[in-house]
Formats: sequence, C-alpha cells, structure tokens
Amino acid sequence: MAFPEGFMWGGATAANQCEGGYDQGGRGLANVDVCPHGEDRFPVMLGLKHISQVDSEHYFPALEGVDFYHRWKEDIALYGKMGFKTYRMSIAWTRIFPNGDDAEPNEEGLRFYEDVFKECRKWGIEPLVTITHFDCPMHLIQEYGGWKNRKLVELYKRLVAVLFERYKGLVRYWLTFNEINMILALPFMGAGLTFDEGEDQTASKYRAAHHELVASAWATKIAHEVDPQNRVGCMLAGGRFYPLTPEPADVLEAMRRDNENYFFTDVQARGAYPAYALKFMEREGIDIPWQEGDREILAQNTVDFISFSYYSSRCATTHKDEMGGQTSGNVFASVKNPYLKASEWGWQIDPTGLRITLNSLYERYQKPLFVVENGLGAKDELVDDGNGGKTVIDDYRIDYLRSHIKEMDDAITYDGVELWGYTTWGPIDLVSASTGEMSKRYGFVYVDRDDAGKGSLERYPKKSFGWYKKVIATNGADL
Ligand code: BGP
Repeated sequence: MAFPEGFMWGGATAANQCEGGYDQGGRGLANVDVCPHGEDRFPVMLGLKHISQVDSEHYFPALEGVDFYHRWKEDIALYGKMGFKTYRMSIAWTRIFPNGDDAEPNEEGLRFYEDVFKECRKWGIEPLVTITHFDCPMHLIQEYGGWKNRKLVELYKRLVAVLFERYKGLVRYWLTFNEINMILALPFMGAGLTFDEGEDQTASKYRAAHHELVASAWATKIAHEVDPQNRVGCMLAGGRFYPLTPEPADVLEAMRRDNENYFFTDVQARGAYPAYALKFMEREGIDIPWQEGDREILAQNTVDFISFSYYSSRCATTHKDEMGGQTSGNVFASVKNPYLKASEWGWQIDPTGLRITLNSLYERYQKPLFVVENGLGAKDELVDDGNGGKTVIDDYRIDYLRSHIKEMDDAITYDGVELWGYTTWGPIDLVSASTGEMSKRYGFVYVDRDDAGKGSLERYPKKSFGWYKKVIATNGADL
C-alpha cells in the first residue's frame, strides 16, 4: 500500500472563512473581515482601495462565515465520523489579541480554541494549526501599516509564545503563515498592506515579506524551545509553472516564475536568501530591512516540513499576447494551458501537476511534504436523498479528489516522495477567499447559506462524505 501507516488524512479550513462570531468573545476586527463582497473585493485585497473608501452598506461575508464559532462541536463530530486523522484550522489572531498589541491575551479566545482542540482529540483528530491564515488585526494595519512595520515581528512572536505555551500537548503541528507567497498577489490580504500614491509596491511587498520570514523563523525557534515535539511547517501556494512551449525563452520564464514562489520556501527551508532573489532585489533597488541577528535566526530555524496548497499547475511564456488567454487559477495570473479543462471559475484542473509539484518540492528541499489544501470549487444542488433528507450528488468533486489522490499515491510509490498527509480544502462549505461567495463550494458537507448570507446554516452530508470516509478507512487503497 502506498500511503504509509499513520498518513494524516483530513480537511482544512480558515478561521475567517468559517468561524463567524466576529463581534463575540472579545474578538477584534482583522483585514480579512473587511474585504467586501462584489466589485470592490479585489481592489481591497490588492491594497489599491482603502477600506475607508468602501461603502459600509456592502456585505462582508467573512463576518458570519458558516458559524463554526457556535457549531464547532457539530462540525468536528462530522469530521470525526468521516474518520479524519487531522483537522487543519487557523487561529484568528484577533480572538487572542483583539488589537494585536494588547497588554494581555484575551482569555475567552484562548479558551475557545482550547475547547476546539480538546474536542478534536476526543475524536482522535490531531489538530494542524495555521497561526495566521491571511489575517492581520485592523488595529495593527491602522497604527503600524501592517507587516511593512518591523513592530509586527515582535507582536507575532508574542502571539506564538502564548499559543505554544497554552496549547502545549494539545497541538503539535503548526504552520506559520498561510500561502506566504500570496503577499505578492494579494498584499492587503496577505500582509495588511495598502499603498500610497507613487509607492514602490514591489519593494514594499518584499520588505513586508522579510518581516514575515523573520517572524516565521522566530516562531519555529520558540515552538521547538517550548516543546521539542512541536513540528513547524511553512505553507506555500503551490503549483509548478510549465513552459507553454519548448522554446528556451519559455523554459527560462517558467523557471523565473517558479522562483518567485520558491523564494519564500527557499528562505524558510534552507535558511538564507537564494542568490537569484538577491540579484533580483539588487537590480530592482529593493532595500531589505535587515537587522542584526536576522541572518542567524533564518539560518538556524528552518522548518521541519513543507506544506502547500495545490489547485492547479500554471503556465508561463514570453509570448503572452500571441498565445492569448489568461487563467485565474489561485489568483496568480498565468497563461492558459491548452491541454487542461477548467472549473467554472477558470481554475485549470491538472492532477499530474500535483505529482510534478510534489517531486519538485521534495527534490529541492528533501524535507517531508504535506498537501494542506486541494479541492474543487463547484456549484452544488441540494436534492432529496430518498430517505426524507437532503444531499448533494457531487460525483464531479469525487472525480477531482480521486484523481489527485491517485497522483499522490504515484509520487510515493514510484518517486519515493515523503508525504505526511493530505487535507482537502473546505471539508465543510465555507466562504470563498477570492470571491467572498458561498456558492463556490468545496465541502463534503453542504451548508445552507447563500451568497447574500441567507439560509438556515443547516449541515447536509454530500455523496462525497461517504466516499472520503471510505478512502480514509482504507488508507487510500479504495478510491
Ligand atoms: C487558498 C486559500 C484558502 C482558500 C482556497 C480556495 O488560496 O488559502 O483560504 O479559500 O485558496 O480559494 P477560493 O476560496 O478562492 O476558491
């Protein structure tokens, strides 16, 4: 059997996309709460439109999520019934420090997650915790400019120290920053950045990235000091770039685009800025705000494992205009691959690309890998299940997941990749990060809620629920 014993099957969510309860338990507001639904969403996430310019009549989907804040027992029970070995979830920074720089942590927030982790353990589920999943307290953005400011490193260190101490023995697997490379594509979402007129945006992004990378290394150090059993991973929005043609210029362009992303994991897994990045920054006149001790912290505190999200591969060419056609897959603009089909949102589907990405990361870092997001966003229809209940017949979702699991199997069996686990994105329907909508669904469990925030919030297992349960029970043998 390909999947090793103890393989960590499960699902992944983010606090701001499922919790809701935004004004309860002493919680403060974060950047991800104020990204509106509709046409202002992208300008805000890109840092080009300030939230003060957004009409307050707008609907802010993340504020209510799918009410995990009140339904966590019910949801964890559903995960338990599917046989989850792990549940990847994130902490809302503003539940622990409502403003980010408060003198004391908020006990109510700390207790909430403690109860959640204990409930997971009751079901034999190992929590895998993302410390920040795109969230940055609004107060830190307004007061300090988000991750542009070095002050955030200190505040993040304080946050993680509180978490590691409090959840010692309850949580062992940690991810420092969700899709850390997303700072380049969605800087407000990734790091709370907004830009002034005439500001060198690229320089600001890399300067903020430096702060996140240093903070990530500090988190790794503190995690290991508090409990040597802790395992800390980086988290990359993954997916290899293919050259659109075998023309050497395209191959080179694909390498360059890959390196834009690998820059982050190179620092986190190898402990130093790679040569190609140093040269790029020199050329662009990007002045990284190094401080004494940064190089040592990075070098001495590399991550224990590499985690990544995978939705699609990407394509690169130097002949964009001639080849035509962009794809929106996972926000990184890339050229359409003529060999691939796409989801309703234009995200191209490429199971083989997962095997290629696994190989590429394993070869590069020789560290254990963890696929922490993968899935198909689709429109689902709730129908009668024939027993007086309701369900969704989501064979398209099963097909997507099956084909990707098969590629992981091959990567282990034929290529010898070390893979610790697999958590599908959104095991329960939740608010989409890119659209802010509910109708882009990923779950094994349907949630009755629509794009306008209406619905009973009732949960209904879909056909894929039983399928995934069987996959886990057979450790991936019966797909
Ligand atoms: C990743 C994010 C997730 C998630 C996922 C699916 O980039 O880490 O938060 O939302 O993509 O994206 P979407 O919700 O836009 O379909």
